[in-house]
Amino acid sequence: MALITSKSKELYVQACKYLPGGVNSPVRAFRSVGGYPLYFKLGKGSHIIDEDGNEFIDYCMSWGPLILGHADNDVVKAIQQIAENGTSFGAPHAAEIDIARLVVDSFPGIQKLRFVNSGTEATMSAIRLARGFTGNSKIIKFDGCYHGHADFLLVAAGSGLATFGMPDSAGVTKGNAKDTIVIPYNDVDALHQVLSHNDDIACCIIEPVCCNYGLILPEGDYLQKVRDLCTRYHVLLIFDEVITGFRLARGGAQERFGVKADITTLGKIAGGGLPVGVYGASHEIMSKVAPDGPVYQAGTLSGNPIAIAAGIATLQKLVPSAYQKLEQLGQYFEDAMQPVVKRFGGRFLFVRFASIFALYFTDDDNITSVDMVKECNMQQFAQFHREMLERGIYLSPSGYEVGFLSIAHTKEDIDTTVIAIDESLAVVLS
Ligand code: KE4
Repeated sequence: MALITSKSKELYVQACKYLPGGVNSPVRAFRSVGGYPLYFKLGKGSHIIDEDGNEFIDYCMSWGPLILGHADNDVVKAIQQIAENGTSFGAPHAAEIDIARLVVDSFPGIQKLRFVNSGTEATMSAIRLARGFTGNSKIIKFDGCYHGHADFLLVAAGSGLATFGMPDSAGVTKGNAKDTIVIPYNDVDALHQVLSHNDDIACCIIEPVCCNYGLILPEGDYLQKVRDLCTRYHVLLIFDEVITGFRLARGGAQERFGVKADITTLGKIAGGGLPVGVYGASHEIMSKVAPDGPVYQAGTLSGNPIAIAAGIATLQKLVPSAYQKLEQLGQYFEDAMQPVVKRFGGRFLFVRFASIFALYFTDDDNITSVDMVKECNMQQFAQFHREMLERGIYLSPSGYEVGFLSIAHTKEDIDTTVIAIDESLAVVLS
């Protein structure tokens, strides 16, 4: 039975008069899955309800921040209480110290940090800091890793391995791209070759677990090798933990894999669903940040009281039992998916790491590179996404994006979801 989405459609028509693609961020526009975006009016726990009253189990979870689920009571209360005393002062307030302490206590590589308003601001500032600290200009990023929309990060791999990147968006100039080198993820030799042939590199920035081009895990001790090479060639290692931070563990991928970055960027969960980005590092590196040092970075609403209150309320609930619950749920999902993968194996792949998962239409039995993701059938994913909507499951509207569990998801949610996946695959792969 087709979903009734007439109110969303009408809202979309209105939105398109004022907003490019009717949205405030491109991936929300449903362009890669077809149709038009659904407009949501209510979220609670693991469920969301759209303007036509359709209810869904949500796995997009606002692209990762909502590890406690939608409208967590403590987060909402914290926002309400702080808002009654004022929304912004443009001046310091005590809670900034409280949340800074929570972050420092979670990431041993962070001794000092700065709050900004998005993951993009965090990575942009981290790279400026790396350049200011080292005096070097070039940066290395990894194909398939996404770090927000700063010009010098919207760069595709150049023709040769060690050649400069090419602009990956209109409006990004060759001048902006020329200092960015893009190399393959999970390829230690490629990194070694670039580092040994360039002496003007400020940093490597990497998603320790690649979550923006499907879900690609570091192979073996890849992260340690990246760490060792950066140390050997005096290049700062930036772990972009905007997704993995506070998700894979309290201390993110650095805790999970035992590899310490020189600079860490955070976002999403750190703001509990409100706009927050963070970059942090050692005292020595952060001493370069204005007003202490020459690297300028600023923001009207940075460390905003409401966003900080939501972040504190979230981080205070991310205790060991919360991670145990997330892991149990993730394992339950993975176990429940085994019969489905067997039934459709060779044409469908389910990958899960901690509370993050990805669904691929592929004949591969393991995804280790961006090129393998590029081979996946995204038309089948689009049809699958629509079938899942019909069955009350909301997945991220792109085959390149991942899904997120929260501590609000239940085994009943998972059971319902696995049945929906099985039925949807029977349609798509029939
Ligand atoms: P924001 O500027 O969107 O807050 O963060 C940029 C960013 C930085 N680093 C990583 C690892 C990220 O995943 C992101 C943003 N993630 C995407 C979804 N995969 C945000 C969704 C969107 O662009 O609307």
